[in-house]
Amino acid sequence: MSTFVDNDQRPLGHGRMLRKEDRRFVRGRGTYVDDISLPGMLHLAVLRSPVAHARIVGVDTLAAEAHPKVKAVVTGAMLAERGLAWMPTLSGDVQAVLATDKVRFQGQEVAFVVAEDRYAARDALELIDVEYDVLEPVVDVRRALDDDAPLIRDDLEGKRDNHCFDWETGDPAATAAVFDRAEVVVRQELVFPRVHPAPMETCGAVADYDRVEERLTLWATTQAPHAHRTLLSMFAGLPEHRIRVVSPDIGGGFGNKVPIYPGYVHAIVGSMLTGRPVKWTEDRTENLVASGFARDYVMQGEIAATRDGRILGLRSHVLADHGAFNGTAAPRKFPGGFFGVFTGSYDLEAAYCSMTAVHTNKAPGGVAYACSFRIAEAVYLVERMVDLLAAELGRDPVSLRMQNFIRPEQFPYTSRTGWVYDSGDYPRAMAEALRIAGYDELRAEQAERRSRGELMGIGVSFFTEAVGAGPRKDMDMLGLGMADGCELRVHPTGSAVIRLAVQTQGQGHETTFAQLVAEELGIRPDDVDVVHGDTDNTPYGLGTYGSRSTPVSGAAAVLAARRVRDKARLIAAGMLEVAPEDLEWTKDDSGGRFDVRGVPDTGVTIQQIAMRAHGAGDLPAGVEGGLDAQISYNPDNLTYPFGAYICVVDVDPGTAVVKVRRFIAVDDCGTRINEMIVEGQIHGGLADGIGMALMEFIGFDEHGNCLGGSLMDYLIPTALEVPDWECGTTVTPSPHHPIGAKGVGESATVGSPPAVVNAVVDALALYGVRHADMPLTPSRVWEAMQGRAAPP
Ligand code: MCN
Ligand code: CUM
Repeated sequence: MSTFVDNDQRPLGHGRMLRKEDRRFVRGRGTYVDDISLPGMLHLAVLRSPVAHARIVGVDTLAAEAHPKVKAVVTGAMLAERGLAWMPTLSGDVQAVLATDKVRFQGQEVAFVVAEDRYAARDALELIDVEYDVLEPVVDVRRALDDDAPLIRDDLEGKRDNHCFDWETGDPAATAAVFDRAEVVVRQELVFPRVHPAPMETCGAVADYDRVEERLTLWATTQAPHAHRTLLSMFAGLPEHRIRVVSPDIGGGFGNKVPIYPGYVHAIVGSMLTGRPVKWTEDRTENLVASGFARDYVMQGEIAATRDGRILGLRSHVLADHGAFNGTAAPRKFPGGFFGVFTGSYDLEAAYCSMTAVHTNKAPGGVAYACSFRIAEAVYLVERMVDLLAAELGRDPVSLRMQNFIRPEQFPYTSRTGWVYDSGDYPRAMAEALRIAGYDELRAEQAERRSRGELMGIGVSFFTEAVGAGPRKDMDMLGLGMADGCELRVHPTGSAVIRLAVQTQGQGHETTFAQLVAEELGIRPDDVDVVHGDTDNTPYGLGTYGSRSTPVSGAAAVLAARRVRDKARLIAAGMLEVAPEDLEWTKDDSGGRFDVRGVPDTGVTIQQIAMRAHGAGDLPAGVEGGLDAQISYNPDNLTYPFGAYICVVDVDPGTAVVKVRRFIAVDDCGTRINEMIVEGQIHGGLADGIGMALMEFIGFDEHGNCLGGSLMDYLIPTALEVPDWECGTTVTPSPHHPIGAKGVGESATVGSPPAVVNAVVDALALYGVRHADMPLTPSRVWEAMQGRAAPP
């Protein structure tokens, strides 16, 4: 269907190309978990706690069991008898599959019903009678460690308080020393509120347990099918080779689909109990109230500098709200995720961060919503602190950043907290953003508008991310090393199939991974099929999050294709009766081929080689038949994409409504496989950033009721709230990635919130406003304009 392929540029590999997967999506032919329907399938509904903290006195299920369409009603007590009431989380905590002793957040799973249809299952929930002895909840993270705070995790032996973990990074003594001699120190508390990834498709699963073969097939909305298979095997005691996890089309993940949710386990238990397939699908409120949240950091920021603007040090203490169970997905060595890159894009002398994580009566989760493992929080901290310093010094925020950037010749650069930034050219990206924005003219316009009392703001942010976890020696989840497998097979006629450990949720892997192989082998991307999201049919790997697919699996795909090409060279040498080193690989619009060096157009095409590899006739000595390759790629380092963002806002002085007038985004993710997909990733992330900065908020009242439980309450930006993005590009390849690509999937979400907040604060400078916390809703902006503190 070449009509869908915009083949104007480099049709054989990298370059702008429409997405192959959209052929089915635009025709409504995608297959999402909720589209799976199996013969005899039953439906599962979950009874959730209406209160945030309570002891369970009793659960009466008799009336529900008597419902004519109900096949099973399961409580925590029943699971406890089988040792299944608690499951491990990705960060080594445990989480209740169904509550036994207490409920610890509103929306927690208390019981489930399996019935003949979804309506009956829902109806039967209302027939279950749960008696709760309501306890005082811990809602305010700042109160969680008070002596008189109620204890949430009394399930954990010896637990006396709501402390979850401590973590620190950097050099406290060296940092104290630079703060002592600094001429200027600026301090500010910054809150990155709890938000939610809110994917269009909620979470769900279909479990099919075959009692005869003792095999489980689980279709699930998972970003990490292999990791989930291993954990399910370890937890449920099923042999791993009898578990197949399938992640079909996924309608957005954004980190929300990394954890293993109790609902997946409910579906499995339901299928084992009934002997029939069981489907579980969350509704919108269940997704918003009970599945993985994001952020929820209260950060004390301190920045030290000389009076002429040289940044000397950065210090931070973070109070991290991890909710009732620590369900964060982050490599084991990094309980605070990659917050350690909080020194950002600046060459400073010392830095130190300490973190205290606590439990509260809120839903578990933690690392989600395009955050690059907490780099969203880190970038927000440093980019707000640099702007606060600029305001204190009376400096332009751009020139202060330019003065302190890590310089291009300093790469590879080891940060003060030990991260090795692979490559970068920050001044170039910033200069490009200034050029697109017309920065000087914008400042002139702002001065002119200010003289008329108009509130125009210009916000700048510059981010550096660390994406692409491993390497496996430093990074693992529950002992599973973060490397990715990849398997490439070239068929006799020269088309190919590549099998990946990562899984797309909308990022376009079916296109970009085909392009990677096509570029290396000189075949058309349409001739490469991408298979993923099925543990029976793909090699092992840890899945898609932390923008790791391109840095890790993308590298694996390229290296597998190069292995195939190396083998093709040997076979071509046999076909042409020359030595392999006398062959030259060439690629043009008609495809890839090996020619005898210096004798163009005499050689054999990749298709001819593929046929010989599988066909009759002798192959050179020592060369096996077939044209396949398999690899497990362990990256040398993370990749460090970066970017310069400029946001222009107008604030209505009468209503305090913020309007984003312009947004300029210059992103550098190294070599781009597909410009169009990269732009799409950036556009989506920028909208996320505007959402978080201006409207998205999962709040709680004093009883622990979640106030963000529907899309009427949890506002996400629409086309009306976002401007036409003005994107620019610089390309600084990663030195250790085989094509120089860096990840990009979270860049804009990470980089844009501080640009928006910096713009709003800049607009409010006339009112003497120094800082206001997200989300900058009209009421918060109005409060700030009144010179009063924002409401909690
Ligand atoms: N790409 C490219 N050139 C590069 C880098 C990336 O062409 N130099 C392409 C990739 O090949 C891929 C896409 O851009 O098709 C994103 O690649 P990458 O940065 O490797 O990120 P992942 O594929 O690992 O995606 C994960 C990332 C994360 S962690 C979140 S959260 C998020 C994001 O992607 N969730 C998304 N973007 C999303 N986009 C959609 N539509 N849906 C989600 O759930
Ligand atoms: Cu932090 S959300 Mo993404 O890494 O799946």
